Amino acid sequence: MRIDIISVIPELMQSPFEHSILKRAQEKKLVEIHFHNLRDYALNNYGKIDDSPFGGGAGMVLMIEPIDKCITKLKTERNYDEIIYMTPDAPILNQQTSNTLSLSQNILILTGHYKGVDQRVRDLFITKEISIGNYVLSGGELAAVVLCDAIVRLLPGVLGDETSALTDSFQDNLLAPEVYTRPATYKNKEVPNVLLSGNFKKIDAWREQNALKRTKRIRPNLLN
Ligand code: 6GU
Repeated sequence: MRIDIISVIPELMQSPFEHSILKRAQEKKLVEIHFHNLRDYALNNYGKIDDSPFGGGAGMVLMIEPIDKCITKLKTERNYDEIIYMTPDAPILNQQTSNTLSLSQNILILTGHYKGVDQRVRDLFITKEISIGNYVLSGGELAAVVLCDAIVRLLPGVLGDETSALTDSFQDNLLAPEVYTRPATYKNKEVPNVLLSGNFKKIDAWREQNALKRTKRIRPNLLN
């Protein structure tokens, strides 16, 4: 898989890709991440990429020309399965969307900043819009990192233990069960006995029950 990310501040996204699972996925050549600075496609030498909104109002709007130049160039180089715009006014990311996107060859992600992008960018180039939740971030960059992490960890070979992504929370619309490790007793707090029993049938049954109980308590809407 190849992921291209267009941003005004690509620096905001670098470090998460330089550690742990996202780093290992790139080293194993399972994913390539390419950042593109929108300012490199600016209209003039001052690097102009935004302007005030027609009709007035606060904030700046990302202009269509630099974004057009950047997206058009990238589209001549390869076909994209999706061209995604990260924005709070969009459907919210879930595991199902991540699963589907993880089957892509090439994904292009545009991250907004300031008051967003000229609507015509969304009308002309964007094939999918994604929010990561009902709150507002300063820009789409952190949301893009969240999306990439959610997708890349699903690529075959990225996680050491192949079953590990399958037992994540949400893969079966349930939260994951509680987990414990040594010591078995800590300041009078005991690990559930069944987990120490060595009876894997019982352990599986307990985990299923525990997942269901936690989902009912914490996220009952997942059960509908
Ligand atoms: Cl994708 N962008 C911004 N700026 N804020 C958000 C978001 C995205 N998702 C939730 N809040």
